[in-house]
Amino acid sequence: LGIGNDTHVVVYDTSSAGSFSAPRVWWMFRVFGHDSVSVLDGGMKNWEADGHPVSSQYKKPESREFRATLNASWVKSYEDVLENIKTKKVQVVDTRSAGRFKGTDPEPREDILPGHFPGAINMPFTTFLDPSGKHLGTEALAKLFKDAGVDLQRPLWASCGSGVTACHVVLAAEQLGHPGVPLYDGSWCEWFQRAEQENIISEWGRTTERMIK
Ligand SMILES: *[C@@H]1O[C@H](CO)[C@@H](O)[C@H](O)[C@H]1NC(C)=O
Ligand SMILES: CC(=O)N[C@H]1CO[C@H](CO)[C@@H](O)[C@@H]1O
Repeated sequence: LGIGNDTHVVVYDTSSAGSFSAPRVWWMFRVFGHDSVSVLDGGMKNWEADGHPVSSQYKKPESREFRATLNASWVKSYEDVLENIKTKKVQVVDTRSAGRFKGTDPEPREDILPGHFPGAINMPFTTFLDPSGKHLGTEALAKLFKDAGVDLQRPLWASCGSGVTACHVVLAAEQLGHPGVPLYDGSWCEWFQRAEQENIISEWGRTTERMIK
């Protein structure tokens, strides 16, 4: 894609929310040691709404060498989260919708039921955006974390359905001066398939008989 390790990469997506998966791409560069990466605030939606030029032309880039070095401190595993349920050392934020978190709305994948793991704190990724779809400023972000009971001075990990929207937490924490918040990459998808019943908290089973693994 013409990206060398000296390229400044700007990431955006075309989500109607303003920003959906762009923070995950930002995280992918960061986790592989590429710090020169930014997210276009408000995405394609706001780029167009603000009257900036668009083009349908695509210039095929010249291939470049890209050196990737994994920074493992940015990623947490199923085992890490399981251990943390016992030790409670780290706050874990889950960015799925309140309904998926509680277990009242279905997951997008048929084989995965909704719910969350013990101790998880719900902060839907849409709350990190203003009504136009732009990322909240530092003051509003600080209030968002405070209202959710998250102390940014303490260790924090992020999770969601499959490790995409959780990256909004990583990006927001960095904006507030806390870079490198680790992501539980397997997220709820992996958790639901591997966890014991006691570590799956869900209201799903209350209304249906489908809370069977
Ligand atoms: C990995 O990321 C952390 C958090 O941003 C940073 O403090 C550390 O220096 C990075 N390690 C390497 C080897 O780049
Ligand atoms: C900005 C940057 O990190 N540049 C490095 C890219 O990789 C080449 C080859 O290893 C280095 O020489 C550059 O310093």
